[in-house]
This record gives sequence, C-alpha cells and structure tokens, in this order.
Amino acid sequence: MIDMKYSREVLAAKENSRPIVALESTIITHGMPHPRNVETAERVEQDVRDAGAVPATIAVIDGRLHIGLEADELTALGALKGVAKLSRADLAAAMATGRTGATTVAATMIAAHHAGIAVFATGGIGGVHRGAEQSFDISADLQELAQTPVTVVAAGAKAILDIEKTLEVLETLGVPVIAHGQDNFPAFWSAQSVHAAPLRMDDAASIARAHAVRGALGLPGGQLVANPIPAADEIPAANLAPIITAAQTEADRLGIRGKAVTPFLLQRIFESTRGASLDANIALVRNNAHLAARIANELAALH
Ligand code: PSU
Ligand code: MN
Repeated sequence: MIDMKYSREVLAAKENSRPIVALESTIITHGMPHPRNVETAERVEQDVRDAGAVPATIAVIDGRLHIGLEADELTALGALKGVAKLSRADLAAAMATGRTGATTVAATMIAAHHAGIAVFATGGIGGVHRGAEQSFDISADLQELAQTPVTVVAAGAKAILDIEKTLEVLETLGVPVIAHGQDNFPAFWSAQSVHAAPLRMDDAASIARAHAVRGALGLPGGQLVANPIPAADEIPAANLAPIITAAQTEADRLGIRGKAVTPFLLQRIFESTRGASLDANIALVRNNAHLAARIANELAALH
C-alpha cells in the first residue's frame, strides 16, 4: 500500500540502530533559490554526519515516499520548477497519484514517524500568519506538532509570522516549546524576540529525555525546540521589521493566498536584503542540524 524507499545510507543506519535526523524538502524547492538550495541541502546533510548521525531528507518522487535521498535525487529535486508543496492534506494524494512533491514540516513529521525517525531539523516552522484574524491562515505544522511524536529543531518561527499568536496556538495544542540555551523564543533571522519561551533547556540530553518521557506517558505529539541563530550570523530584528512589513503589504496587495504566502514573503525578503536573509537562513539550518544530531545521539543512548 505504501510505496516507500530508504536511501542506502538510511537503510544501513536503521539496520545498525544508528541515530537518524530527518530533513524536509520544501525548504529546498520553495525556501531557497537554485543552486544554493542544493548546495545548502548537501551541506546540511554533511553537518548531520559530522555530528555523528545520519541524514534522511524526505520527499515524494513519482509517488514514492523517499526517506533519504541519493545525491543525484537531491540534485534533480532542487532543480525542478513548480514542484508541489505537500503538507498533511496532500501527502497521501500525491503518493496515490504518482506525483512529485516536497514535504513541509507537517508532512516530513508524518513521514519521519512512519519511518521510525524521532528527530527532525529544519529552518523555521510555519505558524499563525499576520492578519490571521482575517485570513484564517494558520500553518498545519502547528497541528502536526500536537499529534505526531517527532522532536522538531527550528530557529523559532519566521518573523513574517505573528509570533505571539503562534505561541498561543502551540500552548492551546499542548506542544512543548523549548528554547535552547536562552530564555526568549528566537525569531528565525534574529536570535531574540520579545517573547519569553515557555520552556528552556541547555543541553541535548535533557531534550532527548523530555521526548522519551512524553512517549512513556503516552502523550501524543512532538516537541518544538527553538534554537537561536548563532550571534555572528543574525540580522537584528529592527533592521528586518520594515522589510517584512513591506513584503506583507505587497503580498496583500497582490492577493497572494494559501500555500503561496510563505514562499512569496521569503523571496521578497531575500531581494530586499540583497541575499543577507538567505545567508542567515543557511547558517541557522546548519546550526539546527547540529543540535538535532546531538539530540538523536542522546535519544539513541537512552534505548
Ligand atoms: N523554513 C524555511 N523555509 C521554508 C519553510 C520553512 O526556512 O520554506 C517551509 C516549511 O516547509 C514549512 C512551510 O513547513 O514553509 C510552512 O508553510 P505554510 O506556512 O504554508 O504552512
Ligand atoms: Mn498557510
């Protein structure tokens, strides 16, 4: 029924019970321009290996759910134009109809859990968009965190979102939001936001234990680990604020809706910062991959 394929590297890791870190593919196809998307995806996979775990980049290719991509598959996916963006609602439909699509945080969590992978690194999660009281645009990523037991390492929520409302929804859904090494919730391109994080942990072992305790308690859902971008790589929030507001105003004016909103805003901010937002994005994903690999190692040590 389920057409699923492991990369050779992930299959070997599963056979030897080695720690594995899932990676999403929407960041490759919709989050970064070609060819830096492919370079970054390769770099992040290597970061996971350097930190002692095995990377599993997840995507649907011709209807087949890939848990880990071979190098040529990654290169080909990154060069495709107009690839579908698959979330919870469309993952199964794409597989059933033989399509190719990149997985969002929500769909990557579903696939990772299905493949027995408990830790996942990305850039930023989707959340409650600004103006959601009008548009109702709330990412399916939040619901997924409430029901699928995967620990997701992200650099907080993108500053293009309404961070306060995003934190409120996560609280309502009972999702543990754990800031790594600081008190405040990070804001993607900036290490700090004005919002306190509900929980703080300073080491990978505590995060791994918390994941295991939730499982033992039979609590559904995962954890969001909010890992701040390294200080040397951040863009101060004050510099970004007017750029984000301008991008949002333009999205509203052009009537950009639904799945198109996040890619549109990221592209506009990339242009307005003359690429600086992309450099920061790459740095924070690499930082998250490193922490996720350490958490995966600690989790493996618990078993
Ligand atoms: N983080 C990035 N770039 C991205 C995304 C996250 O740095 O492109 C993607 C993720 O796949 C996330 C998705 O799940 O954006 C959220 O989209 P939406 O707001 O439509 O749910
Ligand atoms: Mn949305």
